[in-house]
Amino acid sequence: MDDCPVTEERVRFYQENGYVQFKNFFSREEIAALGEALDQAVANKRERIIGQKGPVAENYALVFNQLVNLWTDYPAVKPCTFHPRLAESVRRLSGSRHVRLYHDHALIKPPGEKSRETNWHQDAPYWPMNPVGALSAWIAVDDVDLQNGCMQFIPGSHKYGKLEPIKLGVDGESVVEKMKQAGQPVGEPAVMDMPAGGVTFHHGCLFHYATPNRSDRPRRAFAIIYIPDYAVFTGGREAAGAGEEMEAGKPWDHPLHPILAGEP
Ligand SMILES: O=C(O)CCC(=O)C(=O)O
Repeated sequence: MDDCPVTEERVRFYQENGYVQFKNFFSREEIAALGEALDQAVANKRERIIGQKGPVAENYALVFNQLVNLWTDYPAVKPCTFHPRLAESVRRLSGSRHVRLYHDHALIKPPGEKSRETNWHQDAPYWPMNPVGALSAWIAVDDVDLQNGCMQFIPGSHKYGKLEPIKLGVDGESVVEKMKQAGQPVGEPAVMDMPAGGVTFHHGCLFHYATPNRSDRPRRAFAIIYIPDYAVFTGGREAAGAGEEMEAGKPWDHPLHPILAGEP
């Protein structure tokens, strides 16, 4: 694919740092269409927002409104979830023959005083797959900066591998603090501010974080998680909902997890 921005140099950067950023990936038109789709999805599908019940759940909803698997019943996001250039970028970064969709999700940080941080965490501990290597594309649907909760990454932290999960939405829970308390060195964060239409790709083991949305602007993001061909399903909870129909130890071969780039 000629227009894929992931060069060998970018792949080397990703391997070393666990992330890579493209400040201008999508056109204005593409991102405006995605923004409209997200607004409609949130308006129509409030009941599907994760974290609507219980005290911790309420806190979680203040971290962000999360809507998982939007593509399955909201076709307006499909051009983005199935975007060939995005999927090919991931395939190159993950060094994979092909990449499958794990799931997409809208991550909308509500503005205002009650907004909470996204705790420092890794993603891989929540994903039922092995070995590690899966990654996310995080798409800025609004301009994002430190005021409205852009992502922050600790470069190179993916090299720690998969650690214990931490509890999102719970004060003081932080993989960075845990590592520091264990005497492990943790570097300074890289701040991923970018205009709407920018994309970051981050490895499932990378330590990442976002401040609360302290602005009066929205912070709408759409993220897509991809599975490389070498990762098998390990059984148990499966956020996209196909777990019951798949076998532990086998590839993610299921219609909810289509191949988005590369050879079968
Ligand atoms: O959008 C956020 O604040 C966090 C997103 C995140 O943790 C992720 O995409 O892995």
